[in-house]
Amino acid sequence: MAIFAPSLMCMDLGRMKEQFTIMDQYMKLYHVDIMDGHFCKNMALTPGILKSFRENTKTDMDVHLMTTDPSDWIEMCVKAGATYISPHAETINTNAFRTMQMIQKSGCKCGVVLNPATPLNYVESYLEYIDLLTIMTVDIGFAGQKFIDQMYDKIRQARRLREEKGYHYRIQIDGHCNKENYRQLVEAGADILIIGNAGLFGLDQDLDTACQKMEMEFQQCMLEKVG
Ligand code: S6P
Ligand code: MG
Repeated sequence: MAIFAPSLMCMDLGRMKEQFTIMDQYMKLYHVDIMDGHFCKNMALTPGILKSFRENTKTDMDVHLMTTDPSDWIEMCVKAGATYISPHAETINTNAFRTMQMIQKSGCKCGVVLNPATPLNYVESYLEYIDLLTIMTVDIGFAGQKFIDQMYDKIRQARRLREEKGYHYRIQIDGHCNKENYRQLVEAGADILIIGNAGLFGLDQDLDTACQKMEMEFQQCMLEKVG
């Protein structure tokens, strides 16, 4: 069964403690967007904010590193309490194996993220080391963007390759996941759905109500008859 990971750049940081108390009842993983304003033309969360998250929750956290040189950030994120470190393939392919070793040695799990324009075969040579493969379904930088339909093929391909080669990575989807696409994403092979404004925080001003709505919407989508 697919699980959800709220994108914490969409949460209300001013009510962090209260929001984690609510979300911890529903969620098994959080998604933390770290941007450097260079690789990615925006800024979001930081290792310092990640540390504050960790002081408020014991739930696993995946750090999505949208930074030009991930090796500058890995140690800080490990110390701040990351569970998974997920750099972009486009930023590590000159030293991908060294980066994976660095993450493994730190005790964290290895992730890698593909931009919509980057094909799956770009990371094929090191997929056996990957615990979490994130497929972007919007261009990086902003919440609230339109889902890119061509990405379904990449998700299917990632599932097929995992079966063929016996890899162990989980397939995570980042970008405009909501009731419009839950069913198709899960059927294509998604294991984890990142939910931001479209799937969670925009559903209701009250976060507990929003979490309940999100679960209900997902169940409805999975039960609906197709055709
Ligand atoms: C984008 C970032 C994503 C967004 C998430 C927001 O650079 O990596 O994790 O925060 O996609 O969700 P939504 O529903 O607003 O697209
Ligand atoms: Mg992200």
